[in-house]
Amino acid sequence: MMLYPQTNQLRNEISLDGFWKFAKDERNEGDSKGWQHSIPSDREIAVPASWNEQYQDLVHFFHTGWYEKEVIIPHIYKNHQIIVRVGAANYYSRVWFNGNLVGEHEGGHLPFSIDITEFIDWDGPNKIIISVDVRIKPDSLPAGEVENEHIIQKNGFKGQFPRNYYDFFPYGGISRPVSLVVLPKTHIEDVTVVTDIINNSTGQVDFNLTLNQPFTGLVSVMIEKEVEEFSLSNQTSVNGRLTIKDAKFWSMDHPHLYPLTIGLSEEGEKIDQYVLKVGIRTIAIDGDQLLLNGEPIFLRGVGLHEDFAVLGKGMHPAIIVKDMNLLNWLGGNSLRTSHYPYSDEFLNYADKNGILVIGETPFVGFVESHYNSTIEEKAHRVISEMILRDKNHPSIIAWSLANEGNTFVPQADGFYKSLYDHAKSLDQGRPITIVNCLDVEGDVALKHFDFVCINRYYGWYTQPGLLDEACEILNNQLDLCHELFGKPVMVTEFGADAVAGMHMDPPELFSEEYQAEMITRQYEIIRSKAYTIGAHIWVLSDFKTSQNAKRVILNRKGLFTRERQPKLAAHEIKKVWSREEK
Ligand code: GCB
Repeated sequence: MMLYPQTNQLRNEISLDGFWKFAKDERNEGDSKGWQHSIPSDREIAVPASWNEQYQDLVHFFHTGWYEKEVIIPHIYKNHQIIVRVGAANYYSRVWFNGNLVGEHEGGHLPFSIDITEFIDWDGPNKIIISVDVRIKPDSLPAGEVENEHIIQKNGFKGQFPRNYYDFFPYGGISRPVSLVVLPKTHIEDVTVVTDIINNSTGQVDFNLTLNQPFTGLVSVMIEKEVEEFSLSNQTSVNGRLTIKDAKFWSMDHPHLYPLTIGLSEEGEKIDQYVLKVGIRTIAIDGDQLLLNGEPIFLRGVGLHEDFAVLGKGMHPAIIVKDMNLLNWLGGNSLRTSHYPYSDEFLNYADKNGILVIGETPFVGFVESHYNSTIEEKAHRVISEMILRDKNHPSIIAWSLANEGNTFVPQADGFYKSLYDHAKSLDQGRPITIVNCLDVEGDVALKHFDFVCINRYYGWYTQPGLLDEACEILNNQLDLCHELFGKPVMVTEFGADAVAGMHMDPPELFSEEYQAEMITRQYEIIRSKAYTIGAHIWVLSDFKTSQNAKRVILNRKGLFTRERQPKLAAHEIKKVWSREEK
């Protein structure tokens, strides 16, 4: 996984965002018709953004979309390595550069990068073509079934269109930025930092650097006045430690980021530089508590989605700012990237603004048929991609490896243990969880994880309209969780749909009053337990789902509408949260 691109004296990033030519390939005949050289297109589409809401005929287009753009690369980069980087494209992508198939990637929510240096035509425009296939299948992560009706009847959300196994719209296309990354021929390929707090005023940063090829020369690593230098002879990696006196630790109130500056020089000449923003903090589970920098914290916040009208799942900085601003306005301190890894830009913003994030894989709705070695291997690959991309974000304080899989069949035991072990082998510094639904009795997977997360809809899908009963069941379920596992418990989802503008007294389902009452009452119950470490409301804003008799176009469990305007519940929970410390 390459480092997040940056521009400095020795590196550059050329954005390819904007308008691309676009063609629909409904019968998957693009390859045989030579579209890898030139796509037949008379229209343009915006990148980054899902394709679905840009043209009416694309709303329910779930096949392959082809993108094309021409790019001229300045001669000054002739001595460099040039990489095409796609922030994310849903779901399976292939990339051609001047007619050559240069790479492919499966998975809709993580970046991929492809070296195209040897295919560049320095004298002419170069053609980059990307095909993105969004035919979701039972072995896609997350899974669906667009072609085989009976499978969805057995496993998925019954009777929903499109037929995915989860509750958000399977938007297609290039949803995050695309760029050409210009790197020195020898460059810093990866950096891993692990931070620690030695005492009240001393922080420690352990680092590991890897270079793209054997290097002979000087590597310097610096934070403020602390510098370490290494003289390398034909080597590709370096480990070291910096100790920072009078350190400012990263926290919710003071999310201090230190620039860790890494330089490579050869015979006195600087050949590469990368600056990684590092937050010095610790995160740990201790008994029934979650400790940030040694202090107990309670995760108060929301689940959400990358979702907005017209953009679909397209990354737009304004939506990131707005969503984080709303979380802050509510008095929340944390969120979960439900139900897939979010954009790099989102996490960079969280780092800078002291927001605590549970980073989630795209494994939502695993069913029994997923528990086999092929999916396990694929899931390991995705976990590796996610952790390698996100390992250095101080905002990420835990990993969630799955949401609401079927954890009640014997095969789930070994399957989830193997996911846990794999993630732990890549990151020993963060607690790891999965999210249970329905019940904890009979769950065979949760026991492998560091803390227990549950999604509960008492008072909505069960006990509808019966809030007293729902609250009692929630109360008992929480105690049961703790009794069964002896680990800290978090409620990662609870909530109710409310159609903005619907009012009922006394409160009834779908009214703003019912949602507000349910959320505030259930929050107080969760908060009252000594062993709970968090409560996340489902969900920050209304979002688009598949068509389903239970959904009024959108999932309406938002505290805010899809336009990000508050419902009654937002005002009520803000009052509750404002009484708590950050
Ligand atoms: C859940 C899922 C979430 C759904 C939510 C709902 O448990 O994790 O993806 O959107 O319930 O509203 O039903």
